[in-house]
Amino acid sequence: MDQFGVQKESLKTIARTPVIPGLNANQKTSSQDKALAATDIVWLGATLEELYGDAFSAFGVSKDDGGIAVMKVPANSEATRMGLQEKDVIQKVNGETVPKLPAFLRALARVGPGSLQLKVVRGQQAMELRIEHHAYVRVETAGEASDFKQLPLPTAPSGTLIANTKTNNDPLQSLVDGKLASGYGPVFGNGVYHGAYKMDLGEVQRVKAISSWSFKQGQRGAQSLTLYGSRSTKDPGWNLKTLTPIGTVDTAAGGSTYTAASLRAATGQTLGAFRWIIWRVSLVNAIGGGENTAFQELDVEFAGEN
Ligand SMILES: [Ca+2]
Repeated sequence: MDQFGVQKESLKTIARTPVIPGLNANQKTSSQDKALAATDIVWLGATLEELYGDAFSAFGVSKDDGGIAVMKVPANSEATRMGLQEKDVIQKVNGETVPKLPAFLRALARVGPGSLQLKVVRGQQAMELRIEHHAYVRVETAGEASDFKQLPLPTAPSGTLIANTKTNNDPLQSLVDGKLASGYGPVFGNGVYHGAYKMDLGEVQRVKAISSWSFKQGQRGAQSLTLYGSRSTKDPGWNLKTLTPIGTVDTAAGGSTYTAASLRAATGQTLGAFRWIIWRVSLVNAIGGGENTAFQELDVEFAGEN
């Protein structure tokens, strides 16, 4: 299954994002493009961007080849440990060219937890970088909640939830009740492009995986979100610049009733140690001003947990 297969024209629009402010200053963008651009694309804790306009020559790559620029690489991130550096441009994943972010995310999805051989341009020089035992996204779909085999529902809540914006329909706590309903869930309104859920784990925990389940309510089954964490003893607020980027999850709706997506650390490793986990969600289509995902459940797995 091509989990990033984008069928609808409206979704293609979404798939072309993010539009990067600064790198494409000469390009006209719609308000929705700008809104979507506010969500960082994060891989192994590093923030990624597509190249536009003058950035190609600045990074030493041709416009035809394109590539994914690694823009922010926190010192304690998995990306740093794997040998990635700021201003690296990733051009190939296991021999496949990745001129744009959707192609890069699709290539990662195909490889899953397997080894990655990257072609990288660093300081205008091409080089190879091998990445093994890395965090990855697992996606599973099912017709019934009990059909999930790889990503079964949690049996107990990992923490308590709040949201940054009013949610509609179901109560927020239905996201931590271990059940999947056939409905909207605690959904952000149409056109709300900056919705975020935040879970307080109660104490700093070594996090092994972060998962979310959604229902295909109309076209609201797809998931597009970026995960952040914080070790703060107090609620860290909602300013993403003060939080630790963990990773981006992007699925397609597919034909199934339920979709589960999980960002998972490599065996024996963690995604980091956090008290707070933030799901910064993006619009998943352009219907009615842009619809948000019908999330049904959110979960964090801790190291040592079965
Ligand atoms: Ca639920």
